[in-house]
Amino acid sequence: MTDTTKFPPEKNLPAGYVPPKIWKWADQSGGAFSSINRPIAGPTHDKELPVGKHPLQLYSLGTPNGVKVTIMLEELLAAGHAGAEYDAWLIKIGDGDQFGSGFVEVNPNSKIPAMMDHAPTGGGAPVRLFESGSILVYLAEKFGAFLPTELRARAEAMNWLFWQMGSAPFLGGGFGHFYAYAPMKIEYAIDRYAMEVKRQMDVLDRHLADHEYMAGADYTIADMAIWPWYGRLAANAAYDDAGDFLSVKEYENVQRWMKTVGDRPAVQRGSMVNRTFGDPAKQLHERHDASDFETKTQDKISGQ
Ligand SMILES: N[C@@H](CCC(=O)N[C@@H](CS)C(=O)NCC(=O)O)C(=O)O
Repeated sequence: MTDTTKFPPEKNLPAGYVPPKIWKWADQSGGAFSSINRPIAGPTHDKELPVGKHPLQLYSLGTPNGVKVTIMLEELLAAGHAGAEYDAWLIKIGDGDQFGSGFVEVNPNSKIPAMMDHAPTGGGAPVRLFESGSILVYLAEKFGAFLPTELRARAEAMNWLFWQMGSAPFLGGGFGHFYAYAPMKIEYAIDRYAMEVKRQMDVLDRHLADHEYMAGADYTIADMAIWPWYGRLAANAAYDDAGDFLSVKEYENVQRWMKTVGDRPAVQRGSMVNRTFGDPAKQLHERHDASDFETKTQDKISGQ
């Protein structure tokens, strides 16, 4: 029970609010994405997922978590791993596609990215994959790429991969939500998460001062996981002008790394897949073939 002496209701937001004894689901109102938020799991409707011609079937959207996987797939293809050819299907989370029965069978957590491997190593039944970090490790192990095998280097790549998985929710769900998406600006919440995100940027900056990439001399899945979140922020391409708000140019080593990784052709291609916002020439809603980058971007499709 809330101690109203310690927390006088008139100081709460909205003024007078006192948390009830038992929370109930009502219209929490407002904020971007409020219409898709629910306190329960499971499907809301029957819908099978499409399956294309390649062994790897990706069901995703071009958000930072989705882009981690499309960068990895494009990197694998660029490195000559032909078995990494994939179909990328669009899951429109704003329309609730993540609650379709087929999607929930692949990811019971109803979040993109999710993937099926129809040709797993050693054969047998298809393998379902969810959680972007798990997908990156699975692909790295399947193709023996972008994850060092030497004990110390591998441990370091895993350290930073898991650092990202644990830290980004403070950037997205915390800072991004309260800075850009919440229906009101709450100073306390913005200050709390701005502080944490700046601390995280400083963690990266200090590490990158004497490491070329996150796990050392080699570019790994740790970079692929961190770049779509912290690289975008460093480039002032996240949450409107959040980069300016957080003075991201101060983090010079992150700036250097952000540009090096961002210049990779596979990173540029991966960033286009399942992307539904921004420059139409950089949006490839679905990807089924390498040639789609030349012929099926939104500027070309809309012009047809
Ligand atoms: N930890 C998960 C997070 C995935 C996630 O939060 N996905 C968001 C988009 S970036 C989503 O699908 N949201 C839909 C929803 O919450 O209903 C991962 O890394 O895969």
